[in-house]
Amino acid sequence: MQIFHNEQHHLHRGRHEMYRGRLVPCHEVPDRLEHVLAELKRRPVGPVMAPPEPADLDAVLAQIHSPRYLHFIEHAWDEWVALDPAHAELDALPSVWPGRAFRTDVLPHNFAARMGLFSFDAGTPLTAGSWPAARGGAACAVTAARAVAAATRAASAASAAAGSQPASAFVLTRPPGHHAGPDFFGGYCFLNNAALAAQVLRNAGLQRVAVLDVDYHHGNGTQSIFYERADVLTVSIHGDPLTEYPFFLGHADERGAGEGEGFNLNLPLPRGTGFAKWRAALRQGVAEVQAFGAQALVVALGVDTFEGDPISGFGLKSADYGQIGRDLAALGLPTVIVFEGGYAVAEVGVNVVNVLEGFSAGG
Ligand code: Q9C
Ligand code: ZN
Repeated sequence: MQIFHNEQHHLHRGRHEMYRGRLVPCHEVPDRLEHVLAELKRRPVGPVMAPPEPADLDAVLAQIHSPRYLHFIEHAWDEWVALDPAHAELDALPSVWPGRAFRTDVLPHNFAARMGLFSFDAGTPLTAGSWPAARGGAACAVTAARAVAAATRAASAASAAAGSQPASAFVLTRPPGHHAGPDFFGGYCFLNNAALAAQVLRNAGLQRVAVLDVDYHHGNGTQSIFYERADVLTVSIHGDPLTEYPFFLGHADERGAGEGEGFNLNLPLPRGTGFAKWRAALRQGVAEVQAFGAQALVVALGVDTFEGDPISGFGLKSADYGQIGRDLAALGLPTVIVFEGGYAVAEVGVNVVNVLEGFSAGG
């Protein structure tokens, strides 16, 4: 398995997120990724590479995100500091949003208004390095998907030696991506890396691509991006939105719309769910991917399902992650695994590498 490491990740370093009336230290910290890198040094599962940015990155970004959103995110930090030089020492957080019955078609001139227009929570600080870090991650996702597609083409041209494993790659990046939608950030996410990988696999000629999201939180951004498309199946296993973030999407009755009808599956589980019930949901998700006839798989890999996660509510143990890797490998598909959440910082590396090792051994 090739590993694509976003070396710009550390440029995104949020100070605070809004929580219960206070600004509290961010959970989504650079150390999360450093723990994965350190564990990959102890237990290498493949070469770690830091790819250059693809020349056509902007064109791929424009396939997933709207032009006015991309323009805003790229320039937001400079606008924020231009408002007041003192802002250079502060993160930008939204504080006003267009609720129901407000207009979203008119682009406000006011900066705070645009922060709200393009976001859905006050937990995702925009900092000096958010754009370069998110862009570096998108570059890794695009490059990883292209590497998997190229290796898949080469293998099918050579009519793949029996027993050889399908191509796979891991995108080691932060900030995460699965909450970012066509034109909004939130849930610590700015650019949807998993959606970009899926789109690149489609661009490379793989006809049906599945995104399987195993982060604790519903992958609302990915669902919204592909909700009306039949060529990308989205499946998410997550804490029931009745009680768990992001609250306003992720219910079982959301099955897609228009041409995408039947191509979204949500598997919400109650807070407190342990591995046996969680794995039963994974089996259901895997069966859906098989029934869809996926030619490639993108896994949105959050390890905030861990029992020790400070902001989540499932009970998975470190050893369970190896089994998840083996269950995913059993699909036998070309696969791009993308790093998402996981906030028990010291255990994130072990849990992620357990998945990658299980995946490499399984199948
Ligand atoms: N103070 C991902 O896992 N709010 N995002 C939690 C805790 C946001 C999680 C509140 C959670 C977002 C990628
Ligand atoms: Zn999460």
